[in-house]
Amino acid sequence: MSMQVIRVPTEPFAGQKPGTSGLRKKVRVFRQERYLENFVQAIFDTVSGQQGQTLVLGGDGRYYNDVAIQTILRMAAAAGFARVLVGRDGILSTPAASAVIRKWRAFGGIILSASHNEGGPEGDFGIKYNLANGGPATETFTDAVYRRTQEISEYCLVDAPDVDLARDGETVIGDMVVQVIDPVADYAGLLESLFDFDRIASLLARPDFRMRFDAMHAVTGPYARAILEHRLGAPVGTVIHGIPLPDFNGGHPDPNPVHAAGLVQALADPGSGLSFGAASDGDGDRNMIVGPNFVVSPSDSLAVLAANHALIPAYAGGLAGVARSMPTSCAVDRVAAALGIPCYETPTGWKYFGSLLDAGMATLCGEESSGTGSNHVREKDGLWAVLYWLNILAVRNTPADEIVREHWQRFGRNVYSRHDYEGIDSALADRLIEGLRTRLAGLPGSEVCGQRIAGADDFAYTDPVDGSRSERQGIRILLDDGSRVVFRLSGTGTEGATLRVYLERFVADPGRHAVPTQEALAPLIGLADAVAGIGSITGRLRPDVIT
Ligand code: VG1
Ligand code: CO
Repeated sequence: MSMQVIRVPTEPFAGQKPGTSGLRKKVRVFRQERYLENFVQAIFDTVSGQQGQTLVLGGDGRYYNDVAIQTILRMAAAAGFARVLVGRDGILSTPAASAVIRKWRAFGGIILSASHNEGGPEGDFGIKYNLANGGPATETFTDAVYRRTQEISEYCLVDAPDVDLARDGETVIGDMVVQVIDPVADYAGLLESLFDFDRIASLLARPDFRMRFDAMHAVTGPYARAILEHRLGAPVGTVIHGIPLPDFNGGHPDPNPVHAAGLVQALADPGSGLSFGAASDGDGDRNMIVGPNFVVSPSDSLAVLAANHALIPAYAGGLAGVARSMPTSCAVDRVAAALGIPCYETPTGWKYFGSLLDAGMATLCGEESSGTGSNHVREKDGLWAVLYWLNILAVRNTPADEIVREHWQRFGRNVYSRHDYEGIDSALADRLIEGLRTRLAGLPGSEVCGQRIAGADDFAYTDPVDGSRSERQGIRILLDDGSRVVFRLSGTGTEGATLRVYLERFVADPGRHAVPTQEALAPLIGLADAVAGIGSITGRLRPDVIT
């Protein structure tokens, strides 16, 4: 039987440029005829050598996942793949997709997700390509895909009925096998190999320890239930909002104190009896860790995980190095210095960690945006971080808030916050950043709001492994005392621009560690506005989201 490939003429769409993490657009944009097809074909035109290989395919279950998956299957068959591994019901969390790619030595993977962005017909959709190492495609690759989208003239597919994705098993379309797999099994097995599951199970069985995991109606529900409730024996009901819904129940599946306020409140209420809380995002790669009346800042979390690595079976042998994105606080740098290991500083976005992980130069990586992960996969991993914390709690028998406070006593506290101004007119946001750029050279030595600026630059990164260069990755302003303000525009939004202002100040004195974060950062907040003209240019007097 020889496969019949249908060639459909098409024309380029403007703006199919992947951002920080894949191509994200409104569902209504993706629904335009040929839009998804063009982008997928551009990916298949950019790769080479896929004939006879395996592709991994799945997503966070958001609206339009089901339609997109059937289209991609027909196109993958035409592109010459021999096999596609699809998560049952089209479900694969981002870290699970990475685990599956690696375990089955797949050629690459397509993940359908817009992560923490809202879902539903009026919400966002997204598509991301991962390479054979299980990690997000490099900037070199996504630049090539973008170029291809600008010259595309046809896409290819085979004629085949929709594949039933509700049951595990194999179906043939064209010359390609579609294999529906359990979305959880490979991933859960991998996590079990990293942590002390017996010890975590005993912690979860203790009458004085109660945990809540908020899956936010997104993809981690089935994963958290299988791992926490089934394998580790946490009581049924530990996982809440555990069924992935196409519109995330109308919510914003972003695990932070704003969008997961209910979890934070529950942990602040002594009557709830809860001792530990956690949440994950739309596609399962972010995490939030909450102790009794205490939200762990993601930057602190990374530092705590690094400092406690000796307690975790997979990392007890030592860390090769750690890496953080530039705007992430320098808390982990202090741990690295104490451990005598390198700490790498990369641009925002997980794709920049891949080469360091592949080269064995870094073991743990993290971002201030609630993403942490390790060399076990090539994505950030929400449940991995939760299990890491549970493993630490089980060994140290100390509540999460005390663990962080003790960490500050030993290393000092990097007080940290991010202020987001959302939905700004793009032209105004560009003007603000350009204004900062043109004034950069004159800033060092100047005094703003009584604070002396010691240095200012536009962050650029040269990958130490492959030498690739990434420029214009965020404006940094450094003060004499090591405090920092960083400005950058989000690369994951779909409407206008989002300005992110990252604020950090180091406080060594333990007597001042309890000062509320925004209070401790007030002088820097004033400086940020004065230097960048946030209020005067955008008309915004305060941020929309503070994390
Ligand atoms: C944001 C975060 C970044 C993260 C990216 C993808 O990007 O700041 O740290 O890697 O989202 O995470 P941006 O460009 O909007 O600042 V996810 O969980 O949305 O895939
Ligand atoms: Co995500």
